[in-house]
Amino acid sequence: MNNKKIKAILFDLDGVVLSTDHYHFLAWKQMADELAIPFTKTDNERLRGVSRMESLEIVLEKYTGAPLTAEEKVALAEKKNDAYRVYLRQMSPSDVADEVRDTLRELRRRGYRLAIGSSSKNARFILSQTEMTDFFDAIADGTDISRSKPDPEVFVKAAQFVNTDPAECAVVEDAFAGIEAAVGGGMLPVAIGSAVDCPMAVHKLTTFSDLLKLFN
Ligand code: B16
Ligand code: MG
Repeated sequence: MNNKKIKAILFDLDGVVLSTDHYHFLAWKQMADELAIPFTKTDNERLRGVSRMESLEIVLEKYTGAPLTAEEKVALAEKKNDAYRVYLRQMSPSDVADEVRDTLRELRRRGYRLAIGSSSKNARFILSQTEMTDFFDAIADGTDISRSKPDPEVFVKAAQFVNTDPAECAVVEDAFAGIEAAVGGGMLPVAIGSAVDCPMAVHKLTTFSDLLKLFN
């Protein structure tokens, strides 16, 4: 796929524009400790880009207590989310690197439409806390979709929101599931962070501002 035909760039939020990994870890750890489930930072890595309920199932893989009902699982996910949101309230513009802001400004100046495609139902809250909402023309998030990554739904929605054909969109992702979603949606997959090891990635960024070399 040719970079020249790209008109819109769709960004995953967590792990790409900013990182809330540590807050996810602390909140899941709190829940895991209460249920005597071993949970490490390595386990947390497996939750990257995965939806909340799917993440819960992964955390519960090492659960050895009495069987949990569907209602109990929903309550656990809500409790984890409440703890996570307490951490998110501490976020501020300083949680986003200047390199990210400068790169987004320059891409926009070059005429690219910019959108968020995040699995998170907290995406709008995180963008508001960090004062990043206005950097994007559209936001597609966990509240807009019924199927999470690797299904392409969130990126297909983001492409629609910026009125751009998927074939004219690039996706910037830090998760294998997100790269797979981009490929499934017929978009150009660009990897950063852990996703650079994904064989489906077409371009690999060492640092966020490398985007300016890809899209000029
Ligand atoms: P929430 P992204 C994802 O965000 C996170 O990477 C993943 O760890 C999290 O489980 C998922 O959002 C759902 O988040 O519980 O806030 O709805 O990388 O797609 O921006
Ligand atoms: Mg991510």
